[in-house]
Amino acid sequence: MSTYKNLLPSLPDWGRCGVMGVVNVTPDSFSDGGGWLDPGRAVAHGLELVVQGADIVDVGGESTRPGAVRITCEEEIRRVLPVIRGLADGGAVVSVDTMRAEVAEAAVDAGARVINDVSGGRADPAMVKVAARTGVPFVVMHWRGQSAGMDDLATYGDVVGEVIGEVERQMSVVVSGGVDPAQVIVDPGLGFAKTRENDWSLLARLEAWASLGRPVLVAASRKRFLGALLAEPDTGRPRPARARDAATAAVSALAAAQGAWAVRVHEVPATADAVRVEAALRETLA
Ligand code: PMM
Repeated sequence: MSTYKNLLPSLPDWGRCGVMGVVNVTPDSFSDGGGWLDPGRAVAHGLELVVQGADIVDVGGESTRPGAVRITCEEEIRRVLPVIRGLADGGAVVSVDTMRAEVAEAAVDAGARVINDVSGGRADPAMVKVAARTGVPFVVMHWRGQSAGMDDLATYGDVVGEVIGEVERQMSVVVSGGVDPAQVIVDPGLGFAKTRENDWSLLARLEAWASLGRPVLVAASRKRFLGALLAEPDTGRPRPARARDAATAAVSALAAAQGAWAVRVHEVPATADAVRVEAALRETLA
């Protein structure tokens, strides 16, 4: 996985690890919730992320934070569609972060060019058909169940082998449902049914994902394992989410060095620099 190769011809070839900037149009995401519920502000923020160096802007309307309760489909569509339309009209490459087929289909109609389904097609039985019909790149993330109960599902023997194996099986499911294997992006799903030790093990062995032969998306940004790493020494209190961006950028460089196709982050400038540092080193060695 250490040689960069563009495997998704419908997207621009960045020639390095890409940067996916996040716009959560939610009141309650743990990392940036509440800031971008107004569509105008959300579009302006997404376009600012592009100026800062985001190659893709990922728009989500439903929080997947641990314990999150689901919203209705109508509410999700109401939140994300105007933002996706505004960003696509503004020239951004947009992905939609959704587990619902209806939202994904409407989003692609509105200009989204990637479907980022954290359940990899498992939460909504109609999703695979939408991914197949639209033909856009489709993220198959490792997922064991909805956020409300996912922490109880973090039981593994060999976490790296099991997570890759489960994603490989889900890839077969989506391909049997009509998705072209060339559409698939894989993702270890850091923090989803994972302990912090699981997250570190997965990050340490990203190169093992080369066996799947598909681009790997890594989303470590502001997650709990970074909060725990940077906890206050005296109290053990986790570092607040918005103070985890320097650590996130460090992870971005290390993921890029292991061949990640893209990293998904809330704060773009530091990661945009980090992936360029990694690319310069890679080119120097080539
Ligand atoms: N994590 C979150 C949301 N969307 N998408 C992908 N592909 N991979 C992830 O790990 C992922 C995701 C949760 O983080 P957020 O609520 O801070 O955006």
